[in-house]
Amino acid sequence: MIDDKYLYRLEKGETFHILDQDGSANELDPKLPPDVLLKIYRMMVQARAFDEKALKLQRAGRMGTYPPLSGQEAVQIGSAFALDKSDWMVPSYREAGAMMVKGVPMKLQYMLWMGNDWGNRIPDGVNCLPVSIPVGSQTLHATGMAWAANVRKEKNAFLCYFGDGATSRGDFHESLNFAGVFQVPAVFLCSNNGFAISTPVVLQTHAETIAQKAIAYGIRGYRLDGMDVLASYVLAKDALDRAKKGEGPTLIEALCYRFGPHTTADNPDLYREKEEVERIKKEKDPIARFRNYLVKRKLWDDQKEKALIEEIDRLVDAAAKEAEKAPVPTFEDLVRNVFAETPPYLEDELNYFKKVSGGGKP
Ligand SMILES: Cc1ncc(C[n+]2csc(CCOP(=O)(O)OP(=O)(O)O)c2C)c(N)n1
Repeated sequence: MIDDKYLYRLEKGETFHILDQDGSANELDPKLPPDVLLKIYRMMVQARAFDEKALKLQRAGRMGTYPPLSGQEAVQIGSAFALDKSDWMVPSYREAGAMMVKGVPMKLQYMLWMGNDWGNRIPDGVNCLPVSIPVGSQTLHATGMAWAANVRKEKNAFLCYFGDGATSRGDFHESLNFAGVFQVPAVFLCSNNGFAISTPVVLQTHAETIAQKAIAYGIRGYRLDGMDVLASYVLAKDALDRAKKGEGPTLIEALCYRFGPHTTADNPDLYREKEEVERIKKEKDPIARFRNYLVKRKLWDDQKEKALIEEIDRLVDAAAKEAEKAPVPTFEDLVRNVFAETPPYLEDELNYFKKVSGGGKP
């Protein structure tokens, strides 16, 4: 467990951090074994390559609207590495990086954004909910599932991701309130990237921080440097461990920055300065920060970097090609995929559709 002296500093507006941009680590360095550190780095690089490829596919008309994650790799990958296999991930739509750590293949994630609903069918044994598009709705699912786990005396935790905009939704407040009341084993991780599409966070809340909202619900709340992968891992792990020990939920506000547009349908130049984006990319890139740490620890060099990028580019290209070739659901699949047992009214609608469409082809 992290000593409280490092955590209860909200009133000073401090953020929990471990790594500086030059790669030096403070006394909270978890000193993870080299193989784990290299896996974390690999997933950060893979998340960005996945993202860059998705943007190209969308611009080439081979993918629908896509929400890029570049800039948010540290908070996603660090926190996802803190989950045990039996823990659950409850993502928003921007968590492709976290989801690949949890075991959702890149091919499926590309399929989803290509409009193939089979992409949202999470493989058996991977404890991850499908992507949730209605902003903030997934916080309710996390509280409900975590409450159910308590009732069933299961010892797993739930990690729920959402953005700063989601904290303006009633869903968020209801979720946190009952998470507190029932002391459920959930961690609510707000990736505060400063904007909900074009709306800046100062128009979402008059509170100084999002983390302090935890106080109103009687739960722990921390601010995290979300550009720092080690801090993201350590803080998420601490919160998940406490959840599993029966110490209830935590709200984490991770300060981060998205380098790209909100989605491919957005033009961020209309609401933020290009110079700011370029400066933050240069000064705070989470991948460069972690690479500097690995280099300092003599675990990384240019040759390894080149080989990794080449390998990952191949994997990403293959995933995109496979996604394009993947079978798409029929109309009947879409209806049957909603409930474990299709209710009679949907059965009727399906039969009617088959009759008027001559066999059920969409
Ligand atoms: C209930 C609902 N309202 C509006 C939208 C349209 N919408 C999609 S993303 C978004 C902004 C969300 O911002 P934030 O929660 O900060 O997350 P971010 O996209 O920055 O990761 C909005 C308004 C939606 N998907 N769902």
